[in-house]
Amino acid sequence: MNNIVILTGAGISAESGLGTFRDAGGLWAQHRIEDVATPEGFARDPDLVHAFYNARRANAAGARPNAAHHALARLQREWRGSVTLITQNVDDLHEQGGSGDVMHMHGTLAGAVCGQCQHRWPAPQEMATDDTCPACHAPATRPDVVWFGEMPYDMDIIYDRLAMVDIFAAIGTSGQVYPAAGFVQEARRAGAHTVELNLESSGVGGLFDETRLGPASQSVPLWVT
Ligand code: BJW
Repeated sequence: MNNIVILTGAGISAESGLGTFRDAGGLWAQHRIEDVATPEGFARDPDLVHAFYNARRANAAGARPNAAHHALARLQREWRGSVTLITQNVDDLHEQGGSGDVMHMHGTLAGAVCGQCQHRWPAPQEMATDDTCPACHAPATRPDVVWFGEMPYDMDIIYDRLAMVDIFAAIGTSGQVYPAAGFVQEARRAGAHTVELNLESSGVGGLFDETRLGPASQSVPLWVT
């Protein structure tokens, strides 16, 4: 029982004041996914997409980690085996909470990438459609996040870790977006004990050995101790 893999989603940051996507009043109730979270939406209306991410970046800048982020950082420090922390979140609350080696499989608000030459650099607080790439000078700057139809980051490493996992935990994620929603099945295949921590059982909740319901700021510290 040495290798732990943890997958986090928007629910872990909810109590830090960052909205989730699919809860009532969440981001997808206010914006059409096709418009702001697909490459086609960005090609159609880059101003709209930049405005969406500029607002998210401003919101995230004021957010602070909660007890769940801190508890996972403590687990990483104190566990004698390996703890792989994979987040679907684009905020930096795990890092602020003291976690190292966080895999941001859906990218990060802190990054910009050139749609032309794939050069990456730290994002300014506000991005605009006519911003140019510092490497190739194309006006093709976009947020370094993973939209629908794009390949998430670090998938080779993630599947390697899931093949060796002993304990898999999914925290605050609705289990509606793949490939992350399929990680529990990979973990089961590896013979891991699987646990879901969420306000309510998720779309793939039936696949977990154990379910712990409640706000992450309470359930995660309890699970970690
Ligand atoms: C609390 C709480 C509290 C609240 N405490 N809990 C058919 C089958 C399979 C796949 C597909 C399919 N058709 C299309 C696909 C592929 C597609 C997909 O999954 N579509 C689905 C809609 C079906 N996926 C993709 O395109 C992905 N790429 C891909 O598949 O590439 C090919 C590939 C092949 C093989 C291997 C690998 C790859 C890319 C997906 C990109 C998702 N991008 C976004 C935007 C990122 C940038 C940004 O932030 O703007 O990622 S969409 C959005 O959803 C964001 C999130 O990371 C992601 C998941 O959301 P999350 O975190 O689960 O949030 P919510 O809001 O859904 O849930 C919150 C949860 O918290 C709830 O459960 C609450 O109960 C809970 N909660 N408060 C504890 N206090």
